[in-house]
Amino acid sequence: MTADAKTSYQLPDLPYDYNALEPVISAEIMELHYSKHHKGYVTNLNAAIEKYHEAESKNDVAAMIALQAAIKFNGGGHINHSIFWTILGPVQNGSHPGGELLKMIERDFGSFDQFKEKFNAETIAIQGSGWGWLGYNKNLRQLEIAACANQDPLSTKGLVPILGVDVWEHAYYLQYKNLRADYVKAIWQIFHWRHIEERFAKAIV
Ligand code: MN3
Repeated sequence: MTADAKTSYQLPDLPYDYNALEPVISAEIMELHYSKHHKGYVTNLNAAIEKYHEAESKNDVAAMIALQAAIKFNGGGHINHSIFWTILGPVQNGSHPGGELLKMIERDFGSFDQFKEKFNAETIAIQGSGWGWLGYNKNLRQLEIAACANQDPLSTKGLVPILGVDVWEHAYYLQYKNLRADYVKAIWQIFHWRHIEERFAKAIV
């Protein structure tokens, strides 16, 4: 089976220009991150899914199992970046979450500032490449901070992603060099809280 409309994943439109997140994230990083890295995950996901369908049509279970790592990595990369672009936006000085999301953050972390401190500490401490997330635990009905290695999607930890920060070096190195902490602290200026609140509203249904 060849990739068709049903099996072919697409790079989603970036909801703003490459320079829209400056000065926090440079246009150069955004262009590479979106048009090279994210596009690469989509291309490789489609290739792996196509091979998976071929293996499936031949009842070749060993080949199907062998493709699972590529599907997890590239599928996770596609899922994660598709979320990342939508939870960011131009600098909004002094912007913070409101409504039910703020109430649950205060309930589960003590205060917004305590949440921010814990999120930053755990995200900065990720060893190697990965993502820091705020996720919603549907069973316990609570917010949790989680770190994921590589491109593992947050669903692998049983959580619904609310907001996430990419701490792969490709996300910050051209601008922040080795100073991951500066990048993670700065990204709070460009969180698009209305979109994040919309994700939270859908997660708690
Ligand atoms: Mn990335």
